[in-house]
Amino acid sequence: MAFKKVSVVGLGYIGLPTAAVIASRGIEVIGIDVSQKAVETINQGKVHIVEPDLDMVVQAAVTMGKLRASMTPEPADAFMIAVPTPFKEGHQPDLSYIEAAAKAIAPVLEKGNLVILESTSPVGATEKLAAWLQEQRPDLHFPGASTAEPNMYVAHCPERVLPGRVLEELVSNDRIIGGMTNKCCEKATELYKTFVRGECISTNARTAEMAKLTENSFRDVNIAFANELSIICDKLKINVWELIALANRHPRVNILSPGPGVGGHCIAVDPWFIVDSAPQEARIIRTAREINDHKPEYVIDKVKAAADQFKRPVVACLGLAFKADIDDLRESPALDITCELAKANIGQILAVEPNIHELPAKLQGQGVELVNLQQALEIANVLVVLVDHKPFKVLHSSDINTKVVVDTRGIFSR
Ligand code: SAJ
Repeated sequence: MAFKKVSVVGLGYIGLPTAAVIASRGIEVIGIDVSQKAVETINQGKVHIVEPDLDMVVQAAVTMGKLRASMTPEPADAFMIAVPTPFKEGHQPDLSYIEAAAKAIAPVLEKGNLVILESTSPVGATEKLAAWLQEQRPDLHFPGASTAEPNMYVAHCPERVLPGRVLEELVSNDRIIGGMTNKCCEKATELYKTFVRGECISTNARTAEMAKLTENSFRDVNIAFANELSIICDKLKINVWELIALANRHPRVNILSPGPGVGGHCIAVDPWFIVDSAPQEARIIRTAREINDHKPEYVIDKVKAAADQFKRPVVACLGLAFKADIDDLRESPALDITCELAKANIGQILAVEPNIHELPAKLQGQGVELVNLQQALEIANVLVVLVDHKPFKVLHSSDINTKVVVDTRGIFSR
């Protein structure tokens, strides 16, 4: 089957680049989103998120007439669901966006369609998706959800792209194709082969779900190790950056970097899905989450101690995004730390974030001022490096030698 028309449901950080890349291969793509603003922006050939080169690819696809966005689903050969999967109270996965997407596309599904879940999901979510679709469309036969021979195809193909390198990784990364049946794997592989240069590796849906959660938990555990080391090193008066550089000279040691905590919508969230599925067994995974979640509190205490040295503390928080050189503030420890410092009334709080142009809602009404780096350097007596954005990494010691610096990213120690 050749895919003539593909529908991408959810036009966020994953869905929009995926839609644009598929469209750039000459396939007609219709993107579905619940946000009217996002739909209008995309239809003008513009983007509502910051990701290198995405604006160019979207503009080209829209101009060529291969990509358009809508709030209303319509028939297509394949549907790719890329909606958020946050967690609820008590770190339980919230599948309501997937359920809503299933209900939205169900009326337009036709026999032989392929439905792919790309959203990072707890084990069993793809089976649930098939069941929700079956409930809505008793006239069709979904794998695992109907006793009749399936005439629909369902697979979980988790996205694995790194924010900041999405367009490159979308094409070059290997893809895990978790089909509900072998036929589902074949169909999904056929679709991914239209734009993926990496290998497409088939497995079942449950293993694919767990593989994605495992990748992000592996990273979380390793960052927790680095964060724990940084706290131990403070206590023992050792420079953790020098220590890690030395230890990493060993051929089988590769320690990651400590930071102000772990942010983003993936690594700070996904390990909880494993903990929720196996609470007794997932001990290291849970502890890593707790260590990383505790790090912002530790940084706040350090900044308070630094501010205490001044009669009129002016604290400049360098960076609000969850990591370097992006504008994404989701689950950002830098944003949380800045917000808590403002609430703690320790002095004047300045925020420097070169990738955004207005103060985030969370900081509004807290007395925080968004300034540029130069202004911050002129008036702050405490500098808190929260994100290693490029403009911060080129600072010289002469820029900072009159200030007390809390450097959570080690930009002055490398
Ligand atoms: N961080 C550290 N120290 C490090 C590395 C990262 O503190 O040494 C922090 C970052 O500052 C950030 C957080 O961890 O706050 C996460 O950043 P990241 O660059 O490790 O990962 P994400 O969340 O941008 O993207 C991850 C990627 N997963 C893996 O590398 C295993 C990406 O491939 C996934 O597609 C993405 O999650 C996702 O969508 O799940």
